[in-house]
Amino acid sequence: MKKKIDFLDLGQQPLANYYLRKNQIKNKERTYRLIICFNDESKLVSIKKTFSSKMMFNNKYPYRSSMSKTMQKSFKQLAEQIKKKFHPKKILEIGSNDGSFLKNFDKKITIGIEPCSNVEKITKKLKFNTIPEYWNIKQASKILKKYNKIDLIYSANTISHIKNLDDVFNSINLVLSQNGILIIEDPSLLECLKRNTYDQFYNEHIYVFSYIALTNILKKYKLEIFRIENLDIHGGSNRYFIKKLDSKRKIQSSVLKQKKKEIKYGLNKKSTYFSFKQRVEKSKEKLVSIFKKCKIKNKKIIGYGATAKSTTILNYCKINSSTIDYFLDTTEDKQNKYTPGTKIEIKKYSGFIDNDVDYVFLGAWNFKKEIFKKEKKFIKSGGKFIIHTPYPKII
Ligand code: JHZ
Repeated sequence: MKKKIDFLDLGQQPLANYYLRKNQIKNKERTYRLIICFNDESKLVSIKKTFSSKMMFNNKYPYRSSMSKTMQKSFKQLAEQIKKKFHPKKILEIGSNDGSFLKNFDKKITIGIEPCSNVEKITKKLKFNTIPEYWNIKQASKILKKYNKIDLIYSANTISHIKNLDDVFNSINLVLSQNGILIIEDPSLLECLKRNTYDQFYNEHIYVFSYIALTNILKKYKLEIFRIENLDIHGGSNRYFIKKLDSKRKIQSSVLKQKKKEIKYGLNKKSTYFSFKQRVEKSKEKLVSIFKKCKIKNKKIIGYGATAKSTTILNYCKINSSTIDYFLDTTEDKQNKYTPGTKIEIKKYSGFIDNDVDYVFLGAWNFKKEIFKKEKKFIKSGGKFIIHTPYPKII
């Protein structure tokens, strides 16, 4: 019997974070077929076609985790928890991006590793110790030699981006001390299915983990989850606290709770994924019809937050610059560029939404609360948002 089952086809897609310069928009873009599969044995959900890390994470990477207050607050809160509960002597962050997590700690106890050197430089400028490299066994050996064992390793939205999980966890095992803690944070498969956020799938998200699948993977490396926190971050993420199998930490009740929730929802059964596929197809139909209705009425639509996620939505639903006039984004590296595949201009956000805008498609829907707070004036003057989760609607 076939172990890996394709269950969702999101069509031809470009690389999600590959924003185009004006002189590139006429060129043919590299695209791939975004197909999502379920492994009936390990229960792992992954994308079928993958790209090398070098192609995706290099010195032109545009994403900055510091661009949202929500993320900064979440990192700060976790840092407080770590200081209070675990008192680590050394912290290693895998995928430290622009330092938004590390900057909550004393520089003397932190090490960051980040392959996107343009982003890594930002952390280095803050005088934090960072290594502009990919996480692998070679780097882990170097770190071990230089710093000895590490008692706390953290990684947010990175492990799900690395194809070779063998290398990831063997490298972690090499440097993690006997009683050390590994904390990883990634989008939750359960929330993705519940909220119909099919845009969690794109080339960088090689895996969207469930507790069930992650537990199956970790067994091989003699690692186990002892605590889980459900976060609202990025549309529903899980923060897994992981220990070595023979360390004495107790398994907390949140672990069994998560397992029960996932089994109840059917994350271990392939039929669940085929129902999701049907909901995704309906979601596309509905979103396209909302846009059509607005356009028939001659309304002006713009996008807010040119996210990697929105690359999937726009290309899957074939929404381009004939529907969305432009996107606003606070990230300098995305401004004055064009969205991958759909070639919609990205403009600098200068503090407000223009008066002539009727509808705003929320690409950064995961920061809805933060954005609605910021855009009170637009909302008060009758401006509306278009959002695709859990069902496409105008709010
Ligand atoms: P945001 C990236 O995904 C890529 P994206 C990556 N693969 C991943 O896993 C997640 O991050 C963690 C802008 N914005 O965080 C900033 C505003 O303009 O949802 C960003 O460009 N105004 C590593 O790209 C984008 O929206 C605002 O007020 O899907 C948000 O991107 C806010 C709050 C954001 O991640």
